[in-house]
Amino acid sequence: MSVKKACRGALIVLEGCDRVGKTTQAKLLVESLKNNGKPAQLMNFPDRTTAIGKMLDQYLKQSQELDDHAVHLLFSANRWECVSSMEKLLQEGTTLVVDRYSDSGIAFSAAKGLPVSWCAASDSGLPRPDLVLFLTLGGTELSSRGGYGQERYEEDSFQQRVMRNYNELKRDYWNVVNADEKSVEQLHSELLPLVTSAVAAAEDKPLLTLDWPKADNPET
Ligand code: FDM
Ligand code: MG
Repeated sequence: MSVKKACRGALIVLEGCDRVGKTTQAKLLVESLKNNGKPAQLMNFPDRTTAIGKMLDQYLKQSQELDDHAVHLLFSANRWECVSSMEKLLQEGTTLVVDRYSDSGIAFSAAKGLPVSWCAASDSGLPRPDLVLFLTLGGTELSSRGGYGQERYEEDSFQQRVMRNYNELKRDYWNVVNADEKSVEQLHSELLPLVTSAVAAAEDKPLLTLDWPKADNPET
């Protein structure tokens, strides 16, 4: 008698600028997956609970200054320190819905002037997302969505550079979803089918790793 191998979970990532609604949507997706009988867990980066995450938290709250390269490597290390637990959960069949991941790392650090290839190198070999949901908003809507907090990077011209960088990072496993003028429920009902099919497709596919720099990059 053959025993069916447990299916792995999918690695789903939400990306986009601040205030686009990633955190809300990530929570709703986890709830819906669970309600549909699919084990799912929410994660977010930076994970501010670890020792590295506490340094990042102080940096983001502007109570500590750090060199841009050093901070980039801390954000990357904050992902690497979670890899073994992520892989374990995925192999056990739990889908991970992750609020920001490697593309945030690259898009934000590159917006400070660091070369994309340098930024990408430290994330090479991390588990590769099965699906990146890239949420976008028109410029006018972004600036009308409530005031920014006091955190570093929460400033319009910086966010516009981040957006331009994200656009350079798009891969075939990305899905760009326009969040303009959509209610939380409308956006959720658009994202859920994308996630459900990514979860089904991942079941019998191996987990891949991020292959930065891109294979089609002429510099490689
Ligand atoms: N951020 C996030 C980075 O600059 N690099 C990274 O690798 C990650 C994961 O941290 F401004 C930035 C993006 C954002 C800030 O994120 C905190 P949240 O999602 O607002 O907590
Ligand atoms: Mg934020």
